[in-house]
Formats: sequence, structure tokens, C-alpha cells
Amino acid sequence: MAIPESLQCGRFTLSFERPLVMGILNVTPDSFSDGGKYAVRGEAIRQAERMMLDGVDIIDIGGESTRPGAPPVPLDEELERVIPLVEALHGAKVPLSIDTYKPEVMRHALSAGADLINDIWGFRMPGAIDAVRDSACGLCVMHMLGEPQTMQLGEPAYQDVVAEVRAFLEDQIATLQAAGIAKNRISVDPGFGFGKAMVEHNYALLAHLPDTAPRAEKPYPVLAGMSRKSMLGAVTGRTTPSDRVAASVAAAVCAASRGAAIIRVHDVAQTVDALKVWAAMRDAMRRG
Ligand code: YH5
Repeated sequence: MAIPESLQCGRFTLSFERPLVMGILNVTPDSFSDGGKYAVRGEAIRQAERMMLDGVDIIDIGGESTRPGAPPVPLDEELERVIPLVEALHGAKVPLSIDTYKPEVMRHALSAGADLINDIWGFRMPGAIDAVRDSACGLCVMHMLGEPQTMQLGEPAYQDVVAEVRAFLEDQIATLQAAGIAKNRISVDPGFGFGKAMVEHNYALLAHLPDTAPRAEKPYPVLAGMSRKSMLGAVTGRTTPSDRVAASVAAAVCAASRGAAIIRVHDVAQTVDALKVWAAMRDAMRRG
């Protein structure tokens, strides 16, 4: 499989000789103690330090829970959660990604030194493209059918989920490039769990991961985010997300073997170990 183009990512240029691990840092009161915003902030910083010791490649900071049914977070609340963390972690030697679809959060995060904007809306919100255009930040363009509050309520319907996800990403990338955003700033993501039927669509996307990305001579880096998601509960019977660590690690290895460039996970240490074993096997296969 061809190695994707390197990704310009703010202060960093990421290359993909091995899959990179993106660690999820949720800065939401429900993901930490209810001891107030400073307690939440302190715990988030400690968790980021833990991830760095565990070998994380990118830290993905999110101030809004995008689980199906979760209420939207007001702009000022999201800013108050995310920006202080970007400032606190900016001195660390690891790229900082911001999981947001709000243009105002993008702008403030980039001013504070964020390196990558990870947008589950794929930069479709009015003003999102303008917010990232004049920076050197990386972009992750994700596919989502419907909206977070409602996407899993009806039955998501596709004729051909892989082709439709790719067509959306191709369109959105054409729009981004027409706005002047360089190709080497763009990564793509099929959006596991975002308006996909649990088993049928999510596993088709995993099996055909390289075909979800826009066709190009130098492939776009593909990000895969399956960690602890319901698609793993659906096949293991585990209803509690924190019981899905082994399933998440297996999914990460599957994604690596299907060419994923970046793998977004909660459990950094376990995933880093598993991917080292996978990479050793891949290197032995290359030796013949
Ligand atoms: C993603 O796939 N996902 S937020 C439901 C869960 C567990 C985890 C328990 N941001 C992605 O992580 N960004 C999120 O069930 C993302 N790709 C990118 N690029 C949802 C999440 C989660 C949801």
C-alpha cells in the first residue's frame, strides 16, 4: 500500500511510515470529576501528560461531547474548556488537534497555537473554511450523515456507503482547494458511527478503508476513529464503553492493516504496543 503524503500540521510535518496514534482528550465535565472547571482542567492536563509518556503522536482536545443524543455546548463554554488547555499544552512536543465544528473555536484555538482542526462536520459550517484558510494548520475532513443529535435515530440509508462517503469527501476537498487550502494540509475520515448502520456500514467502511478516501496519485492520509464506539459493542456484546478496550485495540490493528495513517483512540498505551507488533510484522513481510 502506498504511503500517504506527509501532512502539514501547524508547527509539524507529519509523515506516515507507521500509523500515528491520536489520543482523545475530552474536556467535558461528564468525562472528569464534577469538582468544577479547574479540577477538570487539571485532570485533563494530567491525562495529556500520561498520553505523552505512553507514546501518543497527536493530542485531540474536544470540549463538546458528540455522542449521539448529547446536548450541544454553547460557544463560550466550549472556548472556556478548550483554549486554556491549548495554552497549557502548547509547550509540549506533540501536535495539538482540536475536535470542533465551530468556526469561532477554530479561530481562537489557532491563535492559541493549535496545529490541526478536526471537524466532524467536514468544514461545512458557514465560516469554517475561512477560519482555517490563512493558517498552516492541518485539517481532518470527516464524513457525517445527518446531525449528531439525530444521526442514529432513523435507519441511515446508502446505496453504496463506501462510494458515497468518498464522493462527499471528494466534493468537500474540491471546495477546500478552491478556497486556497493546500492539498498537503488535508486528511480525511469516513466517520465511523456518524450516521452509519452499526454493523453493515461501519464494517464495510473498515474493510474498504482505502476506497473511502478521494482518489489521488499521492493518497490523502486517512484517520480512523472507532475507539470504544457502539460498532464494537455490536459484535462483542459489551454495552459499557470502557469494557471495549480490547475490541478497540483490535479495531486499531485492523485499521492499520487497511492503511490508516492516524488512529484516534482513548487507550494510548495499549494501542501503541499493539501497533508496534503490527509494524514489526509488516516490516518482516517487506523483507520477504
Ligand atoms: C471520529 O471518528 N469521533 S467524537 C461514541 C462512543 C465512543 C466514542 C461510546 N470525534 C470522531 O469518539 N473525530 C469523535 O460510544 C471524531 N473521527 C474524527 N476525526 C465521538 C467518539 C465516541 C462516540
